[in-house]
Amino acid sequence: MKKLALHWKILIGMLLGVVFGFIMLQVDGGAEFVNKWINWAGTIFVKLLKLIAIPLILASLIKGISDLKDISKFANIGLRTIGIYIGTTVVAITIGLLLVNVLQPGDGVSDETIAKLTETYANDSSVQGKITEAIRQKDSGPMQFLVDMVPENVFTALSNNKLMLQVIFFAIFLGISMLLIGEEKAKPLKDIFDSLNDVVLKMVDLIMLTAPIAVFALLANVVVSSGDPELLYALLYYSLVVVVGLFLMVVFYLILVATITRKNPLWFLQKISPAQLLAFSTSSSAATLPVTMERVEEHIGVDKEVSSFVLPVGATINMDGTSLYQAVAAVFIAQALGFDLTFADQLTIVLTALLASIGSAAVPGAGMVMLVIVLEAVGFPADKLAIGLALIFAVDRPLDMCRTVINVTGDATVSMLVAKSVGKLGEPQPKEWDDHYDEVK
Ligand code: DAS
Repeated sequence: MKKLALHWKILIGMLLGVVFGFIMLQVDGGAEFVNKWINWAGTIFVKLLKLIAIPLILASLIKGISDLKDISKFANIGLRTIGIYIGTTVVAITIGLLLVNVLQPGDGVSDETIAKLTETYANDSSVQGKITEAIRQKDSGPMQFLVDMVPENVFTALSNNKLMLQVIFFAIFLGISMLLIGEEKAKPLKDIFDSLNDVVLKMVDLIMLTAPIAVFALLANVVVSSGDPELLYALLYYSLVVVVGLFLMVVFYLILVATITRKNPLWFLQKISPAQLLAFSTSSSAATLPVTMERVEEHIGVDKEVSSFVLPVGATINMDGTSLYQAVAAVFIAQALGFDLTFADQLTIVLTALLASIGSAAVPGAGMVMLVIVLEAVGFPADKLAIGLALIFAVDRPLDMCRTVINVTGDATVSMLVAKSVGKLGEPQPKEWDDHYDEVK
């Protein structure tokens, strides 16, 4: 019997989860049942992926850098990566601004909707919490993420998923130092990280065996915890503008893959789809990173020398979906609350959305927290921030799921472009023990 490829199993799990969630919404106490008896499977799955994200980043970055024979190759890959990341993010923000200015989703929001959202969310502690966190980050300045990147204590950095940038900084520092002391002296340490890398990738495979069940639980929980349908409906147009923008970004990526790497774009989508489906289910680039790395290296053929740097860095600083969303959301809020934006303000949004997306953590809801920085940068009245965030809070989770898919797809695309540009884009080599992926033969 033809075995079903992994992405089909995950997709079926997601669809069953959505159907089950809607059924539970019709049943008295259904939401509580999902929360108590179903959601735990998704929570454990996301925790397992986060558990191995840090060891994988450490092992793959150190292996990837120490595999390079000299520093200039690393500098070459690093500069190309940062350059292309900034380029794709600016394209994402520009697409977002064009759509939101042309389609004007904010003009259709009625005063009673604003009043209802204000009373529903503006006093909601989670909205206030996001504003407080974002203002704290803003007050520390847009370049704070560079200061935060340097760890004071490697064990603290290794023990906190939010400090992925610090782990990346430490791994790059260690990898470069291993290069400088020479292959002979570094060999014992390099061997350890080489085998750790393979072991952790095997752990990814084992965790992925539970993916279909986990996404069933995750999606069921998202459905039962969605907000008031009437509020969701009022923000449907705004949500559509974001989704259309994100879709255009996928088209942009596929054009890059087809024209620059000469690979079939539909083949690329099929190979990366398990990572995209997990990004959608978990709303976390960090949790999805181990799967993105496994797919890009073993099923797309990007050499580890490239993927081990491009993907961990991308998961934390390259968030094209988030930057597009921040541009649309900022202008939507200004439109809905009657705050005029000049052309100069829109250019300011390009810069601040770029910095805000770099500073956004790879965890659920991070993009919305950093939105405050974009709004503050264009002089949005501080007393209306709560109402502004309340306006979009109702649909933030489903949009977070969508923009995280674009964040992950963008990282995978850039890893292919960088690999192609340094001659490190080969043929896929799925490991012999990949049989449980059961690619349709
Ligand atoms: N959920 C974030 C991520 O993991 C993106 C966001 O919040 O915008 O990529």
